[in-house]
Amino acid sequence: MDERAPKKALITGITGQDGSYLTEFLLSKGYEVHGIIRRSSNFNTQRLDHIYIDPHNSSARMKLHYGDLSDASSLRKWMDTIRPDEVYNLGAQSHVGVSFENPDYTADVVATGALRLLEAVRTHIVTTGRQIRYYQAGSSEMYGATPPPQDENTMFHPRSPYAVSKVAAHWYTVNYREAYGLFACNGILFNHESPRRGENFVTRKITRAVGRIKIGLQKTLFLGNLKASRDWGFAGDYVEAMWLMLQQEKPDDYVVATEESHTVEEFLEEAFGYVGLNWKDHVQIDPRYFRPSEVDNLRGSASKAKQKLGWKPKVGFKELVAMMVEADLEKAQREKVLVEHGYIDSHQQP
Ligand code: NDP
Ligand code: GDR
Repeated sequence: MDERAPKKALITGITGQDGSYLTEFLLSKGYEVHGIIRRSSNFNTQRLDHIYIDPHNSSARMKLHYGDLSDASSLRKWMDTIRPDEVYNLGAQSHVGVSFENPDYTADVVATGALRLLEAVRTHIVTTGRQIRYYQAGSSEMYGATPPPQDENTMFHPRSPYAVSKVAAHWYTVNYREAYGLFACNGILFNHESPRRGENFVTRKITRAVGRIKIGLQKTLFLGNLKASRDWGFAGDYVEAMWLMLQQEKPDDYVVATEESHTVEEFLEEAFGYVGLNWKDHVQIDPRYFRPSEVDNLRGSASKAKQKLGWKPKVGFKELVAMMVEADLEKAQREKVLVEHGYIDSHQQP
């Protein structure tokens, strides 16, 4: 490789929450960033709009390509065309609840998709003699029913089709490392949130509702299990850990977590309290949101990442909730203008 040429990263899931933060992070490190996006009947690149530069402009360092984790030929083609130095596999049907509704699809994209991508990396290395480092987006959901604290040696006991698929992807990654000597790492990331979090994950669903209720666009928020406890961090902090894993001498697996856990109810308390509201006046339980098998309690132990990667979270629980509520209050204010002028319907609720 030309020493002066920028490093190239290939990201699946670039249009998602983590993909957008990772892209910003890698661009700030001087990388050229290539993202696989899937074809959709509507544009789905909103999280990247603020960093998008038309590719006809020679200063564009983020490039998007159509592909899909369910399409091995597209993965192999882009691997050979882009010739990346690092591959980050963030693409997934990432909603645990939805994975019970769409189990085959979830397995195809999350488990077999990771295998397809690893195979594209492996065959590219064999045919070109180049090196590629691979990151697999693993999840604390893999621990499922195993009680906290959870670290790299804790047994997996997945509780959803999503989590079972992530366990398969985890072991495919370990297997490619052991069988073919691939520089492949599993990041076992606990929940991480942000103002860019998808609106049907519980934290964002709550902060969206807080903004809308505060401003009079909504009265009620329907939720499922409020007793579940999660180790919630900030997505912007977590993408740095992904990159750090690929900069080490040897490939390995790491837990990334804040080491602090809160229930959904505590999140409600903090988010509604932040704007002077009582969540009990607005929340109703809808059994539709209960899962056939639930994960009760996740709290990670991130000592290995702290010691070996020198990583630690910068944003704590209260700051995270405040950041998300502030952003969603602003969004609700913009929404209100559109409602008042008849451009959108205020009854639509995420
Ligand atoms: P998001 O749901 O925000 O993003 C998922 C991304 O995957 C989107 O870009 C989506 O594209 C893409 N995608 C979906 N299906 C396919 C497919 N068939 N082929 C290619 N790409 C596809 O997830 P996050 O950013 O929150 O998470 C990133 C990764 O980390 C995921 O693998 C998730 O499972 C994992 N993870 C997330 C955690 C979290 O707390 N956020 C914790 C632990 C792991 P589109 O925009 O078109 O839908
Ligand atoms: P999770 O996140 O399943 O941990 O997966 P989610 O925010 O969906 O659920 C967290 C907890 O909240 C409970 N809950 C609800 N969840 C949703 N989505 N909607 C509700 O109305 C609701 N009411 C209560 C859930 O039952 C659960 O216990 C996330 C995803 O990002 C995964 O991709 C990732 O791997 C894990 O985090 C770590």
